[in-house]
Amino acid sequence: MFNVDKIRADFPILNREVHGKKLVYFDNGATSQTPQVVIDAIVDYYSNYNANIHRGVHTLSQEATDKYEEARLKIQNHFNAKHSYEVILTAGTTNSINIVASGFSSILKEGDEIIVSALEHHSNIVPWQMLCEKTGAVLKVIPMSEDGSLRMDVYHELLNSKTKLVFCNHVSNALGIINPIEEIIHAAHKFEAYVLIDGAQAVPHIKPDVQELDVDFYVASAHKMCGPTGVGVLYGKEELLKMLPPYQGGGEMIETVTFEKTTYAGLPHKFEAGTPNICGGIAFGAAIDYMNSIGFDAIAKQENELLAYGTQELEKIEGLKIYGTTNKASVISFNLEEIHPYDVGSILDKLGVAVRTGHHCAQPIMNFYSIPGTVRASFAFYNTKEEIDILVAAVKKAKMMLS
Ligand code: 7TS
Repeated sequence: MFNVDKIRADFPILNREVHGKKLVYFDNGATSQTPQVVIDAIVDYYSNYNANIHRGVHTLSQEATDKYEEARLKIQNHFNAKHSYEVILTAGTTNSINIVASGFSSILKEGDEIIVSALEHHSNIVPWQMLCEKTGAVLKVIPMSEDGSLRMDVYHELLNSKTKLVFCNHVSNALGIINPIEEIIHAAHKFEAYVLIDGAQAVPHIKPDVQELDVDFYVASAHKMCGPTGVGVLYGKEELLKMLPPYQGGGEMIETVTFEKTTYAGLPHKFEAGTPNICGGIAFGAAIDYMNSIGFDAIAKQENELLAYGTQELEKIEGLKIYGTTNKASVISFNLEEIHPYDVGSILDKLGVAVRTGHHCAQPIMNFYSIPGTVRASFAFYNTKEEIDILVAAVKKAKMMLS
């Protein structure tokens, strides 16, 4: 049985106050909060078996290696990857995308085409632009509609034999739209193009099955799903990870080194040069266990209720406009008529409500709507309807003060 009070007790930070008010944390899209079990995993690592991995014969190093590789298996199971070596532990979504983009710089040729969606976070735009500059490939964009959905009719027209790569987020961070990634992947494969799905905003809400999706690359960050910052995942199909060159050279990613020639280690080590975020990886595993102990059906149910209630209550405020109005995860991006989102966010903060304001690293979306940014309230399973009431009252107060 889902018991939100019991779940909230798992998160020490939810007890704190901000400006003398009880914290209402609605900035989960930026980063989620951390349950005690994940904090404990971090403390346990540094208190009991802090050591470098894959290299020591001593007990601590062996224990740390075992726990780190155990975490990789948890991630493999969670995403249903076929092999554990298809799971590359990275510094996060941005790092994962750059590993793939950099790898394709020696593969793409002038005139090849890359398709991205209009709903991307800058981290799923800029690396591909850099790739185009290096290779002479051409970037095409799937446009968006007023309701925030992608123009799939245009996507199908953009695909052709020159298309080599397609990039799209699973859930848009700025609007919360859930994109039709099954259709995107299936259509791209008909043209033998590879697809990378940015799952940064999907993983707190959805358990993706990479084999069922038949996706070529799937990337995400631990900190969006109750894990720590600075660690994430790059899932790639075995043959593609084998095809891509390493991203960084260094220790751990080699098989043999001489001054004449170096041979690279096999997967996943080829992409994991240097000492990784050992503690972060282990805590990522703990976060996955925690999310699964609650269950993604229960998470979706709670978040959908919050989304429906929040939308209904915010829409009652005259002059409030919501951006992104179809097929959404629990994100409400909005503006009050004529009022800058930053001003609304600052007043909400004074009232204890944490939201993100601005362009959310998705400037093309803001340009589409001709706005400087939005106020974004992003809900997690540990949020409540009572907190939404506090948000709504705070928005009304901000409107009164700023109009
Ligand atoms: N892709 C999407 C869809 C994101 O939402 C983010 C972070 C990233 C990539 C980058 O993830 P990172 O862990 O490498 O930084 N999004 C946000 C956000 O919406 N507010 O703050 C960070």
